[in-house]
Amino acid sequence: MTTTMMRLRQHLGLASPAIYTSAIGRLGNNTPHRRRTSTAIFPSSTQKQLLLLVILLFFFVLIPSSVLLPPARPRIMSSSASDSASSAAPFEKPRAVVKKVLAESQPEGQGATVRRSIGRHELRNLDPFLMLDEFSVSKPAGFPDHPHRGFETVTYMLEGAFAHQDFAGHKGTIKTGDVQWMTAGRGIVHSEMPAGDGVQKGLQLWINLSSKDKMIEPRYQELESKDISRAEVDGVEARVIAGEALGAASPVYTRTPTMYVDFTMRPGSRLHQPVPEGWNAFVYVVDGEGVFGREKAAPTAAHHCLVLGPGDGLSVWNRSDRPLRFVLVAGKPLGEPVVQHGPFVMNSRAEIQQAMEDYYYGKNGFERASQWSSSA
Ligand code: FJE
Ligand code: FE
Repeated sequence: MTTTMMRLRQHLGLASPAIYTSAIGRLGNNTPHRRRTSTAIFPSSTQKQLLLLVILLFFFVLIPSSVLLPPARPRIMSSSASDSASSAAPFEKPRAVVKKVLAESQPEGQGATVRRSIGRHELRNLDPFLMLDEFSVSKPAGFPDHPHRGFETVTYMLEGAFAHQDFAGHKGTIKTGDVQWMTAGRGIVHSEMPAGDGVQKGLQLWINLSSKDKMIEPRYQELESKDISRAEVDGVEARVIAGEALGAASPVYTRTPTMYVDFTMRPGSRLHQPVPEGWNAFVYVVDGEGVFGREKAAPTAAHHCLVLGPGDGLSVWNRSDRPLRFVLVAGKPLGEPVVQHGPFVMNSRAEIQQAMEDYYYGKNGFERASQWSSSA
């Protein structure tokens, strides 16, 4: 058997190694796109009536709401010291927790353990998010050579270091507080292995790409811990990985619009954080415990994922005597069919078939896959 063939078999779960036992084929979120056409031609009398209607509409609907009425209650668009000091949530529609899932440990990769929240059975679809793993890995375990196509992986180190290398010669080490935002696009084959001694911890989030972006050139955006935008307001620290919070903004370009903020709240502090309306959002508690969404809600402890309902912002209270650390992630849903087979995430079964073939034969972005194997 050729090495390529062996690799394909391994990666697709056809061989014994545990790394691709999680290959899942799934269909969901089938939202067909609608098109509108307007080709009507009006006779002249109808045209006049229509013009009159437009004028009336302008006077009675558009003008009163923008000019004649008093200005609407100002909306607070970003948290500031005064927002967080006020006790009432500054949101018109505060987001509530609609689902709470404990990320239980499971084996993944080669001898590694992950706590999976998004992507597990109870939490399969949170468009555009495909997977969230909290990993805790020591040598010699890790995630040896494997491919990706059709989505982005965001690796955020919480403690320790991870070495990565890919089939195009890109390599490096992500250390505590660093972020690697990898847009796999049409294809990346890489290895991700612990670099230090002891347990190396982090979060890996998979973000789906829209059909028009699935086959783009791969790209990396890497931020060292010291270069991550930070802000601190009233006992709340934000490290902004994507989007903005507490007046700090990230330079990361998110092809699928995404917000990703790591918050640490001192005991007794509270936070009112705007979250774009219409986006799907969740919280993952890393450390400590906090009250999310409603002041009277029961506190949530570490390793829980909280799915947030609709609304324009999230309020959080730390009423414990320890720091609370959590990430708040939100993304604009793609509303497209999702077909996943392990490390390939496309829109149809045919595209998955194509991805497997491309990987197998080293085509359409996987050209370097057959000659390459990591030194890890
Ligand atoms: C993968 C199995 C895997 N979670 N968290 C199947 F293990 C992986 C994979 C990872 C991974 C890597 C890191 Cl650094 C952190 C992870 C799964 O590499 F991609 C598939 N398809
Ligand atoms: Fe990977």
